[in-house]
Amino acid sequence: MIFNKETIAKHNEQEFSKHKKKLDFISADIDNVNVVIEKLKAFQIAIPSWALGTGGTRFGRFSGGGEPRNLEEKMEDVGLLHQLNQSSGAISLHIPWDIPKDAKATKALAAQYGLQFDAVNSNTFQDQTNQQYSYKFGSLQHVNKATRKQAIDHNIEVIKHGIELGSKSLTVWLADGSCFPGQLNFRQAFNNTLESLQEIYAALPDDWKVFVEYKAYEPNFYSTTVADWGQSFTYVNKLGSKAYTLVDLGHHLPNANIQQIVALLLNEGKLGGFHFNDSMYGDDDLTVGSINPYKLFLIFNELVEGMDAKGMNHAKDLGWMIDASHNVKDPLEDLLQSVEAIMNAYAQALLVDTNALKAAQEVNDVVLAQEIIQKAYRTDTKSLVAEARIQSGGALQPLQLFRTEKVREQLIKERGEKTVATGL
Ligand code: PSV
Ligand code: MN
Repeated sequence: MIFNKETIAKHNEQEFSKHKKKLDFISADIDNVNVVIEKLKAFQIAIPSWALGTGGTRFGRFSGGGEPRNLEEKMEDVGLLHQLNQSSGAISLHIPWDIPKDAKATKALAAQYGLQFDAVNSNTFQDQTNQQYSYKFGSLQHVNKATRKQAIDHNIEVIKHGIELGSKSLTVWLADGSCFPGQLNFRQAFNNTLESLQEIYAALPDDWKVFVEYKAYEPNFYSTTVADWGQSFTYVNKLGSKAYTLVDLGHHLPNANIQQIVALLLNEGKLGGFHFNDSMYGDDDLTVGSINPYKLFLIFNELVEGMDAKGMNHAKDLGWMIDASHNVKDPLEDLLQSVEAIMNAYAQALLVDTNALKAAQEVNDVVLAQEIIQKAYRTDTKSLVAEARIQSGGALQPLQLFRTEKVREQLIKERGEKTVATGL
């Protein structure tokens, strides 16, 4: 389902004067409001192809109606999100959950929705039917060379799919690790993984990047072979200049200072990409900003400061993606909320008075530093984000329009009540 432009325009007209009042109010306080709005317009967050259906846990999955039944319908859903918010102009595919049957046609359809292909993701954490060797005891780390080769070949296959679609990066997340003490020789697992990653790296086109994502635990509960940023950093340093660390917000031990991790990775030129979500306990994969929006802002503050220090382009030089799971919410509504939370955290970070903050830091004025940071965080940036959306052709209030136009009901009519999207 796609909105016609008039529907969006009519919706925007309805509350435009209210919006304008709020925008004028906040703009009066910002020196370079148009620069901020332009940055917001440029910022795009990729939607993963596996997040368009209802997620589940090992205890069950309660599918909603009208879920996309194939890649084409997933792209249609992302296209719809992008039409509403103008900030979701990319889709990230997980292979083999979503293998394009006809790459040319898939690319053409994406162009129709204004979508780019973000990073492609390999999957060596599940066994596929007809697969010769099992990944029960790992993939790139496996003690058996033939199993490692199978996993390497899969990654190279994923790169080939990505090339056909115009992707420019591969994300490797490994479930590899061990569940019990003594199960694994840590050094051997590390060296096998490094060697396997080196073979994958050798197959990367020159203008590609590989992102090595880390995760503290799950599905392995004693050790994970790429468990934290230090381990990922060691791999990517040894791999070379096209290899970067990917930070997934849910993949840390409790209370980890992710903002500091981000700052250091940027400093070392090794931060490549981001998976956004939120969590209360661990890798809960909740809606971005639903639990700890202040932390999200602090992370963005480091991202903006660190990228500016390196002369990086906020929109283009890192891979931005949502990696969440929607167990109880409508996936599309959830994704709209996540994108909105990201855009607001980014907008707030753009409002930090960097020079004043630097000056406060130089004289160890801790109180003033906090005042400066929190002044930006406590600014209601919603009208700035909405203005960027409207200027790009999106909706003033995407979630509200999604509901008043009864999008889910229409999708159920088109696709049926009992459809299950591939993914986790
Ligand atoms: C693993 O938990 C992860 O964060 C990786 O990015 C996977 O690709 C994704 O979730 C889906 O399983
Ligand atoms: Mn992830």
